[in-house]
Amino acid sequence: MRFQQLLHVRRLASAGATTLMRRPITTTTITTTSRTALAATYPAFATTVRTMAGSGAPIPELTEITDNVQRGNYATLTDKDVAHFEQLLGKNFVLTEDLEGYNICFLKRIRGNSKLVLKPGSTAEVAAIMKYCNERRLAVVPQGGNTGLVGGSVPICDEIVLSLARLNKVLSVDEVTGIAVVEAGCILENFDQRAREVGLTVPLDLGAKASCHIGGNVSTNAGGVRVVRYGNLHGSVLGVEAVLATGQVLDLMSNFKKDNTGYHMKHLFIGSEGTLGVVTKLSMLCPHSSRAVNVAFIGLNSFDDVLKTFVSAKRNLGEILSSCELIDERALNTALEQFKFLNSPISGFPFYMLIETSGSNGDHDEEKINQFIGDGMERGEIQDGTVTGDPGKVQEIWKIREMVPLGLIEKSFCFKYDISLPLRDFYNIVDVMRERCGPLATVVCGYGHLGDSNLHLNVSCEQFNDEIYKRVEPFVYEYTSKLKGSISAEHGIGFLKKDYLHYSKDPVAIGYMREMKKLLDPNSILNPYKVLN
Ligand code: FAD
Ligand code: 2HG
Ligand code: ZN
Repeated sequence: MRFQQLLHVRRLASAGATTLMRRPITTTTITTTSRTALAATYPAFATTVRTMAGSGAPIPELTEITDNVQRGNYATLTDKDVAHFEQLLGKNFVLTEDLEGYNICFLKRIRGNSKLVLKPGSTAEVAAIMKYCNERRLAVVPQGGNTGLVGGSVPICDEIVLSLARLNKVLSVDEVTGIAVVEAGCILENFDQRAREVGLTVPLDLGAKASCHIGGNVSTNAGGVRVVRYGNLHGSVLGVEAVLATGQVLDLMSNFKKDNTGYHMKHLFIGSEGTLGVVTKLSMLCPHSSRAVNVAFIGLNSFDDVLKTFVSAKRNLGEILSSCELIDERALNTALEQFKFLNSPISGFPFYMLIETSGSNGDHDEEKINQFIGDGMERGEIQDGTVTGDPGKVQEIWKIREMVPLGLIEKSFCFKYDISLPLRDFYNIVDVMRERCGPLATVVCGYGHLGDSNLHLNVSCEQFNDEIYKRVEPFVYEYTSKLKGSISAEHGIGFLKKDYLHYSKDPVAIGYMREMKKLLDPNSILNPYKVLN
């Protein structure tokens, strides 16, 4: 009897869904073609290819010149140094030619002039490199997948690039505890695939997953699209191994969730962007991968409706809510214009939300999400949309969201901001900025991780120019600061935001950050010109 009742409810919910979802996404998926197209057009999406051509912007001038950077008091690389490294690593892993891909940031905004890239294959080699560089006073920039968006991963002057790419092994994945141990240079997507082999998943997902390294993710405390469900990396990373500037290896590895043995120094390396140490290994708590994933892509008429829908998602989807993303119409339309292979199930709304649920019981989750959408439509908050649990279609919808940041740099220069703002004031800045920039900007749009109060404000223009730059900065930081937001929700400070850190950080805290830097890196050789000015 009870079972029958449940069945009845489920059928009703599904029936409701079919009538309410006016334009279900078609089954002809873009997946095969778009994957190939993406890999060809964007090396970032081909797992094995380096992420050079991120942006359609031209190769920039050297940052040392454009930004009038005063080179630090470091030694200059000699042939003797190169010979030393060749002896240490082997000639194949000491690169002195074709270094453009290591010198230019993903956005083609920052360009350094490094003459040397080192590719160590073990923690011991990283330690030996750092010890030598510290003694010689040679500056070093650690580099992961070079997908960072704040100019932190490339040299500013002639720092040596220390690529972690060869430290790419997943060392263990424990199905029972959910704890994985992985080397820093492992590509996020590869790590996730390995975790999935035993029914787990990496609690971090972002558009650059096919190129970014887990060590880069930890060093930036990357956010992404699952923070609303799993929290950030300060919670998921259980331990790290880091090589300090002096070459000392700091073993902070832990295989336990609970460990209250004094100061938790691992946190210093989560989000410190390579300025305090080189992360070589880490352990991470991986949740079980969900058996049922449903994605809704919905259109809304106002930001007020977006907020109401978010509250309803939290309230009614509760424990199965795994993503809550916002895309405004300009952001979506730019991606659709640039990438014809994208297939949006709906159009014509000022706002779109991508809401994902993940759980262990498909029927239960489907019923919940259908009910949530149906109720939202009845209240007039949700206008149209589609909901799907088909893995191919789920991917297709996610691809739309993942291509948004790339659409904005495909043929333009783009100022990118990732700010935390109170939800009530979340979107206003987009309209304010559009007004400020006027015709100087080609697109001013907002999208991002609504579920974490993290807005991506993007301002595209034909090419970088001072006039628009001055309209945008420091205004965006002043505005954020007035609302007590954060000038960097997830991308970090790097080179591009170091002069603005004070907008979000108390001066006393900045003072202690400087002290910590001096303590761990007395000669300031690790990632100079970044984070602290
Ligand atoms: P890199 O770019 O190589 O380096 C980033 C910083 O970390 C640098 O300061 C570098 O010196 C340091 N670093 C790298 N590896 C190490 C190491 N082993 N030890 C010490 N320091 C190290 N970011 C988000 O937070 N959320 C998103 O949703 C998101 N989406 C993105 C989508 C796209 C299409 C792109 C291009 C970028 C996106 N990013 C996002 C930004 C970027 O992918 C992340 O910051 C990512 O964590 C960087 O990883 P990486 O391996 O590429 O690091
Ligand atoms: C995202 O969420 C990334 O897509 C990139 O953090 C945001 O490019 C951006 O502004
Ligand atoms: Zn983001």
